Amino acid sequence: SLQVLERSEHHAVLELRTGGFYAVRQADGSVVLEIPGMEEIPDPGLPALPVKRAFVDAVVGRGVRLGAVVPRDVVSFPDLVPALSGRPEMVQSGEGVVRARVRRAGGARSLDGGLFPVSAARLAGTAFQGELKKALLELWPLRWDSSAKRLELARRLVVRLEFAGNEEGESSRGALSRGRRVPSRLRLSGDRPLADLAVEQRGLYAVRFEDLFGPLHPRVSASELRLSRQGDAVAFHIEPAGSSFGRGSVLYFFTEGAALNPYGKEAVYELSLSRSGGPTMPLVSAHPSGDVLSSASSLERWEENKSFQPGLLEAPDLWLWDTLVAPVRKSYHFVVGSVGSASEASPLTVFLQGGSDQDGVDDHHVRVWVNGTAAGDVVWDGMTPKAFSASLAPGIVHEGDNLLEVESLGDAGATYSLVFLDRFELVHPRALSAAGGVFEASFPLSGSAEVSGLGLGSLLLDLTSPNTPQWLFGASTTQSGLAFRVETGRRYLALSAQNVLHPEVRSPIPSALRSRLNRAEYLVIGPDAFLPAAQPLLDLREGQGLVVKAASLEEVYQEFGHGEATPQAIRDFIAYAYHFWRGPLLRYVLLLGDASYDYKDFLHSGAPNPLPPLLVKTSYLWTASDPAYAAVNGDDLLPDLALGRLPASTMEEAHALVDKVVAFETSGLTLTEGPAVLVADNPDGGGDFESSAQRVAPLLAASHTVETIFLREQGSATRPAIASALDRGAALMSYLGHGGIAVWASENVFNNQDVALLAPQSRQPVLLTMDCLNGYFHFPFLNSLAEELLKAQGKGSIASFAPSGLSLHEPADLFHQALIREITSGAHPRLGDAVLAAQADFAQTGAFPELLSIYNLLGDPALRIR
Ligand SMILES: [Ca+2]
Ligand SMILES: [Ca+2]
Ligand SMILES: [Ca+2]
Ligand SMILES: [Ca+2]
Repeated sequence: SLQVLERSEHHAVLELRTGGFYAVRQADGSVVLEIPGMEEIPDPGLPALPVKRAFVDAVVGRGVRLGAVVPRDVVSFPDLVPALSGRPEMVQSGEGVVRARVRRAGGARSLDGGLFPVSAARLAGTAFQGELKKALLELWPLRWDSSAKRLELARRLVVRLEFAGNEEGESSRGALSRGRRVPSRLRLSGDRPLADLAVEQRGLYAVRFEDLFGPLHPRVSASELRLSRQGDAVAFHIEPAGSSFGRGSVLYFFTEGAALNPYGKEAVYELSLSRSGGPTMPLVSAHPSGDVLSSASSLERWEENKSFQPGLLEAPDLWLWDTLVAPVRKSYHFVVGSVGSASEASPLTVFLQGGSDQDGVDDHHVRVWVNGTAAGDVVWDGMTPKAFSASLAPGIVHEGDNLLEVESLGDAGATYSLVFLDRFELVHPRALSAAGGVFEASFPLSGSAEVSGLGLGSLLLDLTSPNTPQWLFGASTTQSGLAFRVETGRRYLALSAQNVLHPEVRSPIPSALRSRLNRAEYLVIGPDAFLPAAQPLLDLREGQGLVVKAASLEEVYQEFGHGEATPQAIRDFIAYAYHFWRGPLLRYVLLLGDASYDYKDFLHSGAPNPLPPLLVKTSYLWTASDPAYAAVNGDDLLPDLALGRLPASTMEEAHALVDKVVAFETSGLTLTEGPAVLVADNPDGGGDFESSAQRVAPLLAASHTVETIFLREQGSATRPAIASALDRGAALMSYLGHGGIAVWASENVFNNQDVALLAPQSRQPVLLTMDCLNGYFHFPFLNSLAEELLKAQGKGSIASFAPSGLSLHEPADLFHQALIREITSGAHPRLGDAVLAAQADFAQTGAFPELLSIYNLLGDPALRIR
């Protein structure tokens, strides 16, 4: 047990007492060590030792430092060698159910000698939860002495924390540990926006003065203009006079296009009036001189994004082109134009990604072919990215259609190899002619380039530095095109005037979202089109005495997303309202809109993404985290306000979801009456779900009749028993067990197709699903089970609390107990208050904090529960 022995504004002394531990011997003689209430932090190849995590109240405005760490009453165990730690892994079992496990590593990493870890305590950082500042401490009562080959247990571990030094950016609120920290990402700009310039294609863009201003608008000095994307300055150039922008002027900028934006099909540039101004393109002379060059080369890229692989934690891109299960050979056609003749080789790079890993062996062996000629081989290990590079001999790549083949041989050592193709790129010799009016190339030598196919008024840029292109002048017009000076290794873009692109010019909509005179305790955020559907709910909440406000996402994106529809904009807006709006404090945030991980609609699924997900990296996969939207105080992931989502994918769904909540409350329903139903999967290595259900039953029994539905007892009667419990109308329902996106238990005892068959209910319960993935609400192909129950009209659930990621039973059990305790305590009038309190209670247990990020409230956080 962990106790605070001493505490002042300058320090705290804590003591962890550990009576003993469990050691389970493995086949290789090592032991897996377990201490109740402690967890392993996976780190493959290092000794696996239980860790006690603790959130300790810290002091606002002061730094936190770890002082003395003193192990006492130390006992040695010479014959126990700890098993090696491994990697968290997601395993798919039947019916789409996933399970979490740690796969033990085969090979040990070398240790320095002496005790591991060197210090029995570590300070893992500080965080705000609500307005409480906390330090996260990790304590190792058991350590491994690799020199003496023995395990040491400190029965008492005494740790001192010092609160000293100034911590910038934190402001105190009354008590030592209470305060605020504005997230560092909330930068404010004093620039005055003139226009948003939206682009899709890669290329050189032009905006005329007349596109932005009326005929009477005075000239603007170039030194007052700033062009930026997502807040970062982008160099521009004005013609004909570089220094001022007036009637007849054109402003040019270069962009990689929508590829820059992972969240949408366009990139948006902001042009603003700024006192400090922004960078302009350097002007460089390209007057032709030197030997006339005959060869050039072009870089071309091919990429298709056909499958989303959120489980690839080390992948630079989760969107991949193709899947190769060895042995297999697959082909990809690609077209190359304007191929020149040259004696140089063509560098080819194929970006691959490992998707499987077997221990102790290399997993992947891939051979690449171009037009039937082998380009080479690559062997690598594990679920890591690999760039295969080769030089193709002259003549292999030709004008027109070419063929890339990727062969995964499956002979690297692993019995199973899964490889993904991400993309490939090729540098090929390029003829000095502008096909279709555009020429982009670099040159093996410096000298004079004469490029044909470029008309009068053609433009020339040096793109070597992507954020600051150079504007080249002094090129001379030849009979067939343009002649200009080039330097070896630099990249040039020459294009005819008619190939210059034009952005969509948008005037900023007037917005008051940044006004500090705004107030809201209850804030609804959704697409403009959905907000009218929220009105009955806003009226209801206002009638209950809350200060309410609705904000449209379109406005949020403009004010906080630099014009782009990014999840970060939504998070920043909520943080801004929390920190800077006038009181009372923002407490409840309702997101109105469903989500999809397919932000750019790569899959053409037709699934809308009205309120995009904020993806976080967990131990097992990248997944949506609504609590991350609520993490507004501090630079941490701990949620600070009560946030929920009504995942409407259409207007009809928005109305139905809102009406369900309004109907529930206006008919006087709360959670104080009606039975509580506990559904448990059969006990297995994943957890003893029945015992967990039995542990919370007494908490519920004071206020509810408690019904249990155990799969082990009911077998095939489980499904009708669940349906009947819902049909009869429950106040609370929990499911404890294994799960998938749309299903409970590998035996499939309930799934989202069962929802339609439910009878209309007199009341709908709050549903707690303590399993895996039931709240994977950003899946574009179907509703997760928690959503399906919430979306059902007149039945299902009134709110669902469910994970979008992988849950582990022991910490989930603690979270569940905290939720039941807080919901039934009578202390919280609204569901979100109970969830916030349960999140704080759960954090205090020190168990797997990741669960705070993945358990999402699908429902109105201001739902009256008593
Ligand atoms: Ca990709
Ligand atoms: Ca391997
Ligand atoms: Ca926080
Ligand atoms: Ca959904």
